[in-house]
Amino acid sequence: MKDVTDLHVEFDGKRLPPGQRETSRFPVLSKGGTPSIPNDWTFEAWGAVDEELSLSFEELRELPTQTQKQDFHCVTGWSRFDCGFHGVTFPTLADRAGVDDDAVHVMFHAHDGYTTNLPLSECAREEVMFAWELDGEPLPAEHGGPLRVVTPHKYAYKGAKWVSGVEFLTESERGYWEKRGYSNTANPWEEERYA
Ligand SMILES: Nc1nc2c(c(=O)[nH]1)N[C@H]1C(S)=C(S)[C@@H](COP(=O)(O)O)O[C@H]1N2
Ligand SMILES: [Mo]
Repeated sequence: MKDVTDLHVEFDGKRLPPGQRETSRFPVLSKGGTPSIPNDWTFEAWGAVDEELSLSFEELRELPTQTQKQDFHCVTGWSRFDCGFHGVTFPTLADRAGVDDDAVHVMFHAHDGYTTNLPLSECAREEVMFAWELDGEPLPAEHGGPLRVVTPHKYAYKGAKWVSGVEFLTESERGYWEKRGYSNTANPWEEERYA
């Protein structure tokens, strides 16, 4: 298991970001309910890529995987330390699709209609993962199972639960909460909560 709980050092911050409190629970935060996802769902990658991908869950799980110990910071003020996430890293997935030179931004799409965006440079890092296990168990549906994104360098709204695909963009666009007043940048160590 790769331990990336020292990520805060890169951001010149303490392990617990300012204004956060640690919880051992794992609260659930969703804009609506937990969506039901068809059994034959596929994960899609499209936009500014060489090869649009459409992968079954089985095919996705055949890509090289990683298990990481990560901290999780919710913009509403709680942090959960030492989450064990298992899945495919963003760079592995992006390599597989072959990202075009003019791609600069990414939009994650989810089965509940949720979207969230990040600059490509800020998701082209191993800590950004498409995860299907939490602490050795299948990711619970309310936490985004079967598949979610995790972004330990950002507040957790940058990590789409029930992720259905990733769109590579040649310009920046805003996702669901980013259009509704949450910070576009979402750095927990700078308390970039609301815009
Ligand atoms: N698809 C989807 N992903 C989502 C959300 C959502 O409503 N839908 N909520 C976001 C928010 S605001 C947070 S804080 C985290 C919460 O993750 P958790 O419910 O596993 O704690 O998921 C993020 N990802
Ligand atoms: Mo959130």
